[in-house]
Amino acid sequence: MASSPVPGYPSPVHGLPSQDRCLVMGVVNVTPDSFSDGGDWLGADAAIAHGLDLAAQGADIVDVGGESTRPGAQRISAEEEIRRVQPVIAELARSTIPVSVDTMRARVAELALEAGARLVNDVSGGLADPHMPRLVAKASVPYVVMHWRGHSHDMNARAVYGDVVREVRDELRRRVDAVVAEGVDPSMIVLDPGLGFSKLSEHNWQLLAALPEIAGLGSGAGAVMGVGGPPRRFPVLVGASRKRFLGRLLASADGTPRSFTGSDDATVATTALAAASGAWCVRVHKVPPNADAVRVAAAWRAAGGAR
Ligand code: PMM
Repeated sequence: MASSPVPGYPSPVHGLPSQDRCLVMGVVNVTPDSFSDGGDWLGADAAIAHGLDLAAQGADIVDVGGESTRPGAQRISAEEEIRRVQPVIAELARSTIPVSVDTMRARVAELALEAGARLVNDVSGGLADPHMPRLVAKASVPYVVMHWRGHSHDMNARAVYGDVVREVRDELRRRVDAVVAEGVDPSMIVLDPGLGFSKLSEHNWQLLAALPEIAGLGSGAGAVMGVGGPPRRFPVLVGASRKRFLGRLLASADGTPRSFTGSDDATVATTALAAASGAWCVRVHKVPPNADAVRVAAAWRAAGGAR
C-alpha cells in the first residue's frame, strides 16, 4: 500500500485499498441483460472466473451485481438476485481482492456482507429500500451513494434538469444527510453522479466536467458538511464504462451509435480525465487499459503537485 497520497486525491475509504492514484473497480454482472455484457457471466463458475481474471489484471475492487439497471429493465425477485450473487461473492471473497455488492436491496446486501463483501454499492443511494442505510450503518462498511431518481423501467422520463450539476449535487446532499441520520458514518460514504441513470448524454458530460463540485457537494450547511470548518470532500466513483453516451459520441456518419465494446477506448479516455480530476475510483468492464490510464493520471497530477 502506498503511504503518501498524491496531493488532492481523496482520503482513503476505511477498509478499502489506499493508493496514490484513482482505484479501478472491475465489473462482474451476473445477469442475462446488463448493458454491455448481459449473459456473459451469468453462471456462477463463469462469473467467479471472470472476477478472478479482473483481479489478476489489476482491479483494486471487484463489483458483483445480479440485477440489471439498464434503462427499461424490469426488476427481478430478491431470491433470484441472491441466488445469482451469493456464491460468486463467497468464492471471490476467499481471494484477497476486496469485493463489493451492487444491489439496491438490504437483504441482498446483508447476505453479501456475510459472504465476505466489503463495500455496498447502492445505485439508488438508499432510496429503493429504506432498510439499506441502517444495514450499512450497522455493518460499518463503505457505502456508495449514487444519484438516482427512480427504477429503470421509466428512468429516462426523469432525465429533466434545469441545471444538472446543481440538482444532482443537491439531491446527493439530501441523500447524504438522510443516510447519516440513519447512522451511516460520513467517512464511509462514496458519492457517484450516476451517469446514464435518468441522464441524457449532455447531462453525463456536464457531470463529468464537474466532478470536483460533486465531491464537495457545494458549501451548504448540514450535519455532514463540516460546519465550522472546511466543507467535507467525499470520494467520488465514476461509472462511465461502455455507457450509451460514449457510443452516441462516437456514432458513425449515418448516426449508428458505436457498439458497447467499441466504446472501450473512449471509456479509457474518460477514466484518464476523471482520475486527473481527482476521482477516487472508476467502475469499468475492461481492466488493463483503465489500470494504465489511472497511473498516467496519477503521474500527471503528481508532477503538477510537485512544482
Ligand atoms: N452503473 C451500472 C451499474 N452499477 N454502480 C455505480 N456505483 N455507478 C454506476 O454508474 C453503475 C453502477 C450500469 O452499468 P452496467 O450495466 O454496464 O454494469
